Amino acid sequence: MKTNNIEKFDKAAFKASVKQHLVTTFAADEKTASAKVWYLAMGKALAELTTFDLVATENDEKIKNARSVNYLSLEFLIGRLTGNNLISMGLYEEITEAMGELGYNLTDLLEEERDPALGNGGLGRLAACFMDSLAAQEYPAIGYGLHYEYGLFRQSFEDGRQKEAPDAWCGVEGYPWEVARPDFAQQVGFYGHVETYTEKGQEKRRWVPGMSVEGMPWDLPIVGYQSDTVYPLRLWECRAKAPFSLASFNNGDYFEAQHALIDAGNVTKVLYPNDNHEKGKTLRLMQQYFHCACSIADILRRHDAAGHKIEDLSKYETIQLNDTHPTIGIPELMRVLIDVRGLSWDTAWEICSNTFAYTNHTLLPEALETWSESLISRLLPRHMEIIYQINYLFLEGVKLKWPGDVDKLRKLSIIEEGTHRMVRMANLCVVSSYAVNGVAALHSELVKRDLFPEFNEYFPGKLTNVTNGVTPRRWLKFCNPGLSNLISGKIGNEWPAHLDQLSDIAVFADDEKFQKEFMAVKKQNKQRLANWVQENMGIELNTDAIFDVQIKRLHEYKRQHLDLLNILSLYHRILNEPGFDMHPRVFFFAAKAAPGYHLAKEIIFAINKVAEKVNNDPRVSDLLKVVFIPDYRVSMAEIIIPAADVSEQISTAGKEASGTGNMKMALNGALTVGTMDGANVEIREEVGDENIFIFGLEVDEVEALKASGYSPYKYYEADSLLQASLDLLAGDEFTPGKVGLLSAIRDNLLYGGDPYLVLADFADYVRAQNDIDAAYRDQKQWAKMAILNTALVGKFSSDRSIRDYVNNIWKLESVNR
Ligand code: NBG
Repeated sequence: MKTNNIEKFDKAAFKASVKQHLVTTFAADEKTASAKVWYLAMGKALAELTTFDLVATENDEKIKNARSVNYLSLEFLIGRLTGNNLISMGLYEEITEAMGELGYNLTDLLEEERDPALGNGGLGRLAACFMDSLAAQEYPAIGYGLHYEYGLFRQSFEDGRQKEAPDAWCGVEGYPWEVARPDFAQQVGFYGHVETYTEKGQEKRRWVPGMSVEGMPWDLPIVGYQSDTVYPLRLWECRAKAPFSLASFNNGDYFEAQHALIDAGNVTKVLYPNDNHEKGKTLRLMQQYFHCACSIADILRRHDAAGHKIEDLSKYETIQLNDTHPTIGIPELMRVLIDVRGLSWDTAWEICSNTFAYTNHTLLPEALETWSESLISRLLPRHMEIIYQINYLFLEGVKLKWPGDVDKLRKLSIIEEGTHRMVRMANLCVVSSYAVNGVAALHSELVKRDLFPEFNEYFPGKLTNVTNGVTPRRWLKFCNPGLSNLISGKIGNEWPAHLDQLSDIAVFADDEKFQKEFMAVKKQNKQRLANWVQENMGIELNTDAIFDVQIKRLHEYKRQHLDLLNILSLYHRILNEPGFDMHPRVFFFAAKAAPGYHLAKEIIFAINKVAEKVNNDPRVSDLLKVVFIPDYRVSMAEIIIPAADVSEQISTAGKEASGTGNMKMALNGALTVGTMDGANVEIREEVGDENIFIFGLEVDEVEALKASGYSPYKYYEADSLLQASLDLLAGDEFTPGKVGLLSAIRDNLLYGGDPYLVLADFADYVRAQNDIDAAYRDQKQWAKMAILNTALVGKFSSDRSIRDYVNNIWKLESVNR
């Protein structure tokens, strides 16, 4: 429903509320309070407005009686909320004015907010965009996640090496937008044993946990764009209960009990900092179970409170599993339905298998979760029994379909045989869900063809695609006001809710005046980024240079080292090729490496060392600059993305499931240089081959090359530019006096088999980069291509992704409150 926030808004009352919070919540004095405290007081005053709408939405009969989606994710990388919420509430101007009258500049105050970094990368950011689109389109939804005390670590560089520091995003003062919901707290058990008992002549099983903890929910408001609908992002915080481990406490083992107390307090202490990589640690499984147990209990609480029958659960609720991280929710729901609610196995299974849907976000083997059977048996003994039973019944079906085919049984089984038997969470998901989707067309095809071909045959139609998207509110309207205003001036201001309308600016792609305006906005955005770099890193940048951007987690498959090799090739050519000419270029990187990922950290180190040298080498002048921006986070992306001319999307084909940074940059008028991977394929389809720079081996070529025995050394020997570039890493060019300090990358590529085919794609990448250089020199042509990128990527709105989920999977109705 259209909001009447603006009419309702009472500026005087709002200002009074800010002042009141300043005094009563933060015990500060108006005259001496810091900007930080003013921001906090403003946040509290705003949160009062959204909490009111949150509760109103929750209590709305329409919502209670509607079918809803429960989005379960271990990560929600929401970024700062204040600016975005003001846009959604339609109060940006009003609050700017109100705070101005109190003596504060809103833009400065917004800078006081710490990013809640409750996610690693694309997967967590996608969940945040999806919540925004669910609220904007009023599809009933709740996001369920964890309230980590420490989000993703803060990154700094010391002599070029990554250093990690804890990120206490709430600070001591708390996060102003969140509200505790103590009435909805939950109890969660761990360990213990399963016992049999008889009830009304029937033999039953029940779990007797050895310890239990409390889950306290905190709600963050997800404000619908221009609507009064506010959905909760409900984050569970684990609290230890004393006395905690009853057995040890009663045995008089006081210290043992206290020890368990400390462990339990740890469950939501910190986000695991791995992206696309699973480590199989006990505490991680505890987090996963804690998350699922609390969320499922809350879903059932809502279902009961609305007066619905338990048998009707799948009619009212669907549960979307964001990757396999919340898979343990499947046996948890089975357990509750059977052991607690007294349903039969068959009825419980009917409900479960019509409630869960699963999104696969990766094909990388190291990211596909498996948990050791012995760990699950110890931590969650009843769940292990239920998993066995699900597997047993499923395999009975497989035997019927493919009699005598042991190989099929082995591949499809939820349990992987071996000396250490492992539970394959993805298999459990596919067997138990009513829908399974990949996140881009190519990825979903590969899920069917390579990852789950047998499942695809066994469950025809279950595996499908929903291409990812990004919210245009944060990723264009909010982060790029210059371009937003330019667009609105041409096509009106409905586009943030209907991104397809952007195609109406395509007709201006040849209009010289519009081209100039478009490029002027880009220039301003480049200046804003250049100022940031100057102020924070002391590097001076030329905004006439091409701003070339690779921002994403650091991973070998994303190939930041391919980008680096191209930089080295340019450096080599500037120094050694007389008459070599290039348009000035600034190569930006921003990326965090998982703390335990050695080679990724070496790549960061190498880029930083190369940057140090190149940026200060008078022979290079300002032709080439390399900037590695530390502590990449959502608020940093909001500054970098609008300033990008070139978007680097250069993963080995078949490895990047989708990518979403690629969508954000194209939307903001950057041209992509990319492989035929993930959503790049669909971006190319939308913008046209002439408005994107595609290079490199395609999926089938990658596979063929690997199958034929890939020899990186051959490429090295055959290509003198590649040789020169790689060899720069072997000496002490960038680490004076310390020969070989950067050789880890070179060794990995030449002697470590180059698992991501960096050398095989090098030559074509350099060719594509030359094409970019040539294209940029024709500014009119470039402007046209950039405009067409913005105009033609409307498909990648997360509103469209959510509609795809709604129509093809969840079957929800917009409530239109
Ligand atoms: C990531 C993929 C990205 C994709 C996001 C969101 C994981 C496991 N997967 O390509 O690597 O864009 O998910 O779908 O983090």
